[in-house]
Order: sequence, then C-alpha cells, then structure tokens
Amino acid sequence: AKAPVRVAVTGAAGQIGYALLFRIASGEMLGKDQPVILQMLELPMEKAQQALKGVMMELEDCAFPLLAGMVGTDDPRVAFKDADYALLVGARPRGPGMERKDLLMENAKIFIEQGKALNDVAARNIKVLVVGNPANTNAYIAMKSAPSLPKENFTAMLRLDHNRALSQLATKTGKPVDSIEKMVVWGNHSPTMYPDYRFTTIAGQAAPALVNDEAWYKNEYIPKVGKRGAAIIEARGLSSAASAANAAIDHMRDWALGTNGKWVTMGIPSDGSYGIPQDVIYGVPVTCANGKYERITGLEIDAFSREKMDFTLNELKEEQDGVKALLG
Ligand code: NAX
Repeated sequence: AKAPVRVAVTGAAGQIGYALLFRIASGEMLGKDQPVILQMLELPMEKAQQALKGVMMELEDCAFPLLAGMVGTDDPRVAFKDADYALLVGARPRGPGMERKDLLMENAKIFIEQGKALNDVAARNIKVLVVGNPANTNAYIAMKSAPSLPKENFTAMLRLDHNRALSQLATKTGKPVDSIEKMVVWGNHSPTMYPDYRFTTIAGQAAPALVNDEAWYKNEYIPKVGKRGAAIIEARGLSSAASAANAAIDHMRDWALGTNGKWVTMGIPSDGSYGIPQDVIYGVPVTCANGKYERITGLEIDAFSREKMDFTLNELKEEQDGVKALLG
C-alpha cells in the first residue's frame, strides 16, 4: 500500500470546503489507491472552529478507507506542516461597502502569512492551488512570500473557467464535452479572462469552422463564460461551490496524475512567454505528466487575442501594483 500524503485545505468549513473534502477523502483527487491525511485550516473564531469540528465528524462518519488521518486547526503552521498538497480556498469575502482595493489588501495579508508558513513548514515539493479570490494575485503573493519554495509550485485556479468554456461550447455544437480538445482560457480568474477557441477541436474538427458564428463567439460566448460566476450567484443566491470544488479536484488530479497529452488551463507563474511578464500568475494552456505541468508554447497570437490578453493582463498588473508595498 502507498504511504499517505498530506493534503492541506484552508477555509475547510466553507461551502467549497464542504463540497471538496469528501471527494479528496474518497480518492477522487489523488487516486483510489492513495491514502490521504487531511490538514484543515479555519479562522480562530468559535463559530468557524465549531463548524470545522462538524465537518470532521461527518468525514469520520463516512469511514473512508483512504482517510488515514485528520488535523483541524486555526494555525497555518500546523495545517501546512509537511503538506504535499495545499488547496488555499479560505479568503476574505467582500463585505458591504468594501472597495475592491480593501479586499485586495485584506487578502494580501492572509496570503503573505500563509506563504511564509508554507515556506517554513511544507514539503519542499508541495503543490499549491489557490482558489480564494482574487485567486491569481493571492497565488502571486503566496509565491513571493515563500522564496525557498520553487515558484512553479504555486498555481491559481482557472479550471472552473476552462470547464465552463468547454460546457458552453458542447451545448452550442451539440457535441459531447469530452470530444473537445485544446481549449484555452487566458489570464485572470475574473470576468476579463479570455476563452480562446482558435486551437480547439471538436471530435477532430476545428471549433471556429464548426461553430461558424463569429458573432456568437465574440458577443455571447466570451462574455457568458466570463460572467458565469455572477449568473450562478444570481440564480442560487450563493456563489459557485460544487462546480468550484470539482474544478479544484480536476486541477490537482491532472497536476499529480497527468493529462495524457490533453490541454488544460492552469494559472501559473509566467516565464515571460506570450508577452506576459515574468512571475505574473496567468491562465495558460498546459499538459501535465510525471507530477509537472508544461506550458504549451509557440501558439500564434493574433490582434484580437493580443488585445484580450493584454486587457486581462492589465487587470493583474493593477492588482500586483496594489499589493507591492506589502510585499516589500
Ligand atoms: P465561504 O465563505 O463559504 O468559505 C470560506 C471559508 O474560509 C469560511 O469558512 C471562512 O471562515 C474561511 N476563511 C476565511 N479566511 C480564512 C483564513 N485566513 N484562513 C483559513 N480560513 C479562512 O466561501 P466559498 O464559497 O467556500 O469560497 C471560497 C473562496 O473561493 C472565495 O474567495 C471565492 O471568491 C473563491 N472562489 C474562487 C473560484 C475560482 O474559480 N478561482 C470560484 C469559486 C469561488 O467564488
């Protein structure tokens, strides 16, 4: 039998946490033969810690054969101790009257602290996925706060956007979702993201030719994928949780176990390619193998794409500028 790996999850008592932990413990993320120890972080407040206890009781009650241990804590250094994987879901939500800038600063403080803790106590080959918003910039902050960990260990979640882009295209063309390959979602996890179907194939046929409706692509599809999060809130009265947890599972599973050549989107630190400055955490197409992701290089960027990619990049630059002072 395999030795257990340690999986840290922050915001464990929140709605994404509730949709995520049971699937990790049942082996859907790392495989049905991989025991896991869950190390769960929540805020120190009584209410959050009580809710976390309840989640842990339910995890116990599932009697998952792969759940080799559990830790519940309010201390990042306990949650991240020797962690092989970290899913950073907990973040400060936007409160009434809170400016975007305040939100950025509040989250910067959280992700500086958590980045430092990861730096000090996590396994050196830890794989970190940031889900909590603003996800790309939070991942950037954690990465910059963990100088002794390799930069490539820090990623942000664009997979929900990627999955939304696949699904909307499947619906439009009436083709099964798994017949779609080479989807790309560039940039920030925000409505500025750019779902790019220029390289996409559907059952082997070029997507733009098959769809044959550029107005739909530009005026309906791109905004629909970008604003899907808001549409879920409007319909459900709560933000995406099960689909977000599902995307987090997809992201980590693919990173750990590989994609067999299939393209997926991950927010990763830029190497300077595609005109994205070094270290900006930006959604790009990758394949994964042997526990590593590799960006797809050499894709042609046309004028429309350049404009879209720069627009979402500019938002990320603004976010980075906003937290520059805190990062020192
Ligand atoms: P909830 O408010 O239900 O849960 C968040 C939990 O995190 C709470 O239990 C809270 O006590 C805890 N928490 C807050 N700060 C913490 C800290 N410093 N350390 C540990 N725990 C902390 O939110 P939920 O719906 O679960 O969403 C979590 C985050 O995911 C939000 O920031 C949300 O915006 C973000 N999302 C990101 C998505 C993505 O695609 N990247 C999509 C879904 C989601 O909107």
